[in-house]
Amino acid sequence: MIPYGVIGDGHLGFKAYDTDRRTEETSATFAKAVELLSDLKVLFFPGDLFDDTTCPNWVKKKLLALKERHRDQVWVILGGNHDSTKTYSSVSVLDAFAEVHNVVTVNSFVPQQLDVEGISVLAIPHTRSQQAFLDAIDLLLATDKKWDVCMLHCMVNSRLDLSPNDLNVDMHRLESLADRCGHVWIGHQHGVERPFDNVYIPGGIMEFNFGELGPKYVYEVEDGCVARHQIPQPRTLEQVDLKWAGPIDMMDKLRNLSEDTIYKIGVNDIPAEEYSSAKSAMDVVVGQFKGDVIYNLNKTGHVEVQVTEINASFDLISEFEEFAAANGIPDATEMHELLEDAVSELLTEEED
Ligand SMILES: [Mn+2]
Repeated sequence: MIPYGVIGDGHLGFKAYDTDRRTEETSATFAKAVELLSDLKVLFFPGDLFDDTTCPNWVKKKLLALKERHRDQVWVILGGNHDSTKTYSSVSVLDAFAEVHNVVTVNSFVPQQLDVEGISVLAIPHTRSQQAFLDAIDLLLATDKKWDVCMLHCMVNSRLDLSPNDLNVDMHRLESLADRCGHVWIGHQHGVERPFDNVYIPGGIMEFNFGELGPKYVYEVEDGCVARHQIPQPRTLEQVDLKWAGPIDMMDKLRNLSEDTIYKIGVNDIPAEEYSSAKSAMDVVVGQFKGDVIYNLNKTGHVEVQVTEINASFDLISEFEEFAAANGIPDATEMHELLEDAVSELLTEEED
């Protein structure tokens, strides 16, 4: 069997921090990932090549130019939750890309068995429901077929941690599938994992958010051996947590932010009465920084947050009373009762 490469979730068109900068970086990083595997005849993409079906035209043009530079390379692309027909119920951007020379997409709700340059491939695309997904896998497991490569786009053993558009494969089915396949490649989760010896979650091509920090890789398979190559990153993400000790201290600690880093800054234990001072100081920091930064100003600890909520409800009612008195509203009793009911209902609502 000829060697092949694998690239995980590309999310082309990814948008963040209200600028095009991260979108451009996504396209550039994806191009670097492809360059790392440019000697290979076949590349597999286990889903979410695109972040969104409305991805900008310039992103599509860059992708077409990149594919043209690798026109002899065959790209086999699975539909993911971000770019499949399932998500958009009409034509997805992936369907349009399927018309390009040497591009094969699997985006049809039905598993496809393909022969790609002598590699036998089982591609299980995003289906309409979890049940349809499991039924499709069970149907394949009921045969005695074997495949060199299997691609899925789903969570692995997520238990109850599922979003509405997630699919999930359990460890039992995954193990059975792994027994039948040379290698299994699973897109969707952006962290790098290897649930079984021959089962790989390649991860995203970039740190798309602060829950998925760490090096990113492309994969190369030759004679059954898997090698991975780290994808160079334009910027890395870094989380910074500070304990509030006044505006001067905070500005001092955030003086040397690097423009090659995207920051998530958490400032903790801010007394309520110093919050506006913290906010002003943070506005100065953010205003002077030319890179991208998001931040949280956290007032107090958990117990004190409860106290703040009760204070807020008390303020609301007393403010209403003052308003009614100041504006000479004659009979505010009924409105007062309604407000009290609404506030107590809010307070008894469970947190989520
Ligand atoms: Mn996904």
